[in-house]
Amino acid sequence: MNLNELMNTFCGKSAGECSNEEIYAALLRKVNDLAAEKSAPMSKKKLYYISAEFLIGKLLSNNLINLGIYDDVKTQLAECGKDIRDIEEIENEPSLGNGGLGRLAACFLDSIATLGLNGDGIGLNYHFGLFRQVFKDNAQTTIPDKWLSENCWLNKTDKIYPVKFGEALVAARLYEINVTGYDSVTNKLKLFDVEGVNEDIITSGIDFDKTAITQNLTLFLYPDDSDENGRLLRIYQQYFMVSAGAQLILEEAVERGSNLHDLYDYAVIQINDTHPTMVIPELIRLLIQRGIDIDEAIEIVSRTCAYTNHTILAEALEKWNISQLKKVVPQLVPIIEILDDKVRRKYDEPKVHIIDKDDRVHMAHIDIHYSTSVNGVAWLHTEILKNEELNSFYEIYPEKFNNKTNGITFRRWLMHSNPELSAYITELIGDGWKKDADELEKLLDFRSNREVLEKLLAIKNGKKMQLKAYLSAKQGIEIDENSIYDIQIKRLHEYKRQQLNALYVIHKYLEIKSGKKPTTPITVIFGAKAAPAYIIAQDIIHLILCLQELISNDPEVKPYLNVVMVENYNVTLAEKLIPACDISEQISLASKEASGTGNMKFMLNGAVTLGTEDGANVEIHQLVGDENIYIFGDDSETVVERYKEKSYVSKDYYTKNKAIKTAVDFIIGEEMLELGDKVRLERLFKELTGKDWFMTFPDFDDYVKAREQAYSDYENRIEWAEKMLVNIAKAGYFSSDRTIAQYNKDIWKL
Ligand code: 26Q
Repeated sequence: MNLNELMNTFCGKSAGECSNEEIYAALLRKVNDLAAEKSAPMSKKKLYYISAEFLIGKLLSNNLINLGIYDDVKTQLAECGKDIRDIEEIENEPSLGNGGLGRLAACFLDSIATLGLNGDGIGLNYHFGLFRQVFKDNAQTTIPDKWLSENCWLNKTDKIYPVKFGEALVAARLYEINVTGYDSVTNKLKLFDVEGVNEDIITSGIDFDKTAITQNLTLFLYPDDSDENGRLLRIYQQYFMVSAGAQLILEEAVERGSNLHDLYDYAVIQINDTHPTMVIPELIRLLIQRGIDIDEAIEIVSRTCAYTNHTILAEALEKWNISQLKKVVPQLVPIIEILDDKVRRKYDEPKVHIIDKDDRVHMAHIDIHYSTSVNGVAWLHTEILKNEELNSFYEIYPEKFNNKTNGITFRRWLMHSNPELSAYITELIGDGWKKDADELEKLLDFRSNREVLEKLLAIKNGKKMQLKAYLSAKQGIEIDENSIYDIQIKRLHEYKRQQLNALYVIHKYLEIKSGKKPTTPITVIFGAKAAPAYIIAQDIIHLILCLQELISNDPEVKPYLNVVMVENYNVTLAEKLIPACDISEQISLASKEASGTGNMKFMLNGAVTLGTEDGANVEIHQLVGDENIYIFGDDSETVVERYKEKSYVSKDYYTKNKAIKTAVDFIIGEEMLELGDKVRLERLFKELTGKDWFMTFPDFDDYVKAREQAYSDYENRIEWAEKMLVNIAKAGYFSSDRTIAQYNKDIWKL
């Protein structure tokens, strides 16, 4: 591609004379066309990955990489005095997801296209993605985050499908985003939007009239579900997505030659958590409408669908009241009742029924009974599903249960976010790893090579300097590049235990105050958004921000310990933070984190994990060995037992363990109350001492010990660099190309 020619065509001037905005806009058009030319592969059977979230992140550079023209474009830009990173800045990030589940869907689309599989994503075109987080008075505030603009990757189509609700009929228009694989084909992300969305109904912040269904359906990603109208809106959104999606799937299957009786030979639908579950009764309804009898329709749909579970937290498993469904989607209720009836005729066990005694519909139960496959997202998670959470189902359908350990796309999370490390890896082992990630193991040949280890440290240092410059310029945050970067970035949730990390910070702060200074200064970085209705999560953010203020104003401590919470953590920030990280905090309460995918991104970029035996940490631990990871805390069996016995009393730990008491008391001590909000800090204190549902206290001592060990090991940089190298070399297993190949082999069979 010739950049000057391109800019001449678009703007009538040379690239050097164009603004960054003009260059971005022209590149977008050009890349969109180039991607579209790589038409989707033809195959009889097609995959539909249906998900309420696709956290795709910015697309320009990734598309350039996947089309194989990134370096060329970068060089041509440099020749006319432009930095590709400045062009990237122009693009709005589409934050069409909350966290892991949405980002996983985006990585999967990349790998599906890269492996040349015929598979599209189906989702919703939210006008506003996840809220933008702004800190004010040491607390999170939220404002709408509009990503749509004239220059975005969304292509409007002529396709419109009717979607009928109890009280309204709306039109679902199909939009498409090209998903181009690495040196491969282009698939589509198909996003439905309601004709008639009205952005003017936003009142203040992210508040809007939740009852104005025809105007708000695709306005926001998952509105707050803390009130009844919010919950109803969620059902409206879900049905809107699956009804339009189901119509599209049937239409395309018929185009490919299906007579619908053989739908499962033409389509496979991967249901991403329970959010799209209504696709099952909706497809059954549509098949009946097309003349197929109900028993056959149920059989056809069951053979077409597969379900992925992403959580064992009971509160996240969706249950809708029959009365809610009757209001929103009355046409599905008789079908759901028949599905439940069939289950009841076969099984007495109430745990496996679809409609419970309180008339609530358990969405996951529909998925498990009426699909071919149920998978967890990491080995431990799947074991817990089989043996604990979904055991009654496992006993009925052992053959349906399978594990698919999550993965990440190395195109975004290494090649794009860390071109320096990518280039060095290629210099050492060639570029076969870009298509076969297992080849990264060849790096192990260099584990005792001092020159290589020093180069790895130098690259890390470069990324740390880049992060420092970025945070300083964008957020006014100053960090010391010679400190240890210890990072925890993920959704704010008690089970992920940012509060445990914060307690360590307090502990360290007090230690420094008492004269015990760390050899190397420490920078603790947090990034997290909290659901607006999740009060304790807001309180934890408040605690961290107060600690940040306290420490940054304490000249005694500041040179040794720095705490920063980056604002508006999102994919773009993750791409800057992860390559710069030394220590990756993966400290969830064992058994609670289904997998984690950030853990994999950090490892791939040469950070060493400090974590519990939870989610995919278990597999990371197995791969890198005890020497190259810091594992602490109780294991999942102990935790599960403790919940069963109801034997945990946080107050006991608080009163008996002096270090815990000192740190926890500090939350409501003089220094903090001077800075912070008394109500918030006291509520958090009470939560920890009175309940501590996610058991931070039992793991506290072990956590401190493991963290100190990591910091002390960091002092020997060459040995540390070997740990980095082993982590990078063993990360190949976590390529989403591997995950997708397994989904295809075991479930999709494309
Ligand atoms: C449910 C009901 C009402 C409102 C919202 C929701 C809701 C929304 C989002 C429930 C769950 C989610 C997102 C879950 C999620 O991101 N799970 C993560 O999935 C990752 C990919 O598999 C895993 O790596 C993480 O461990 C898991 O937490």
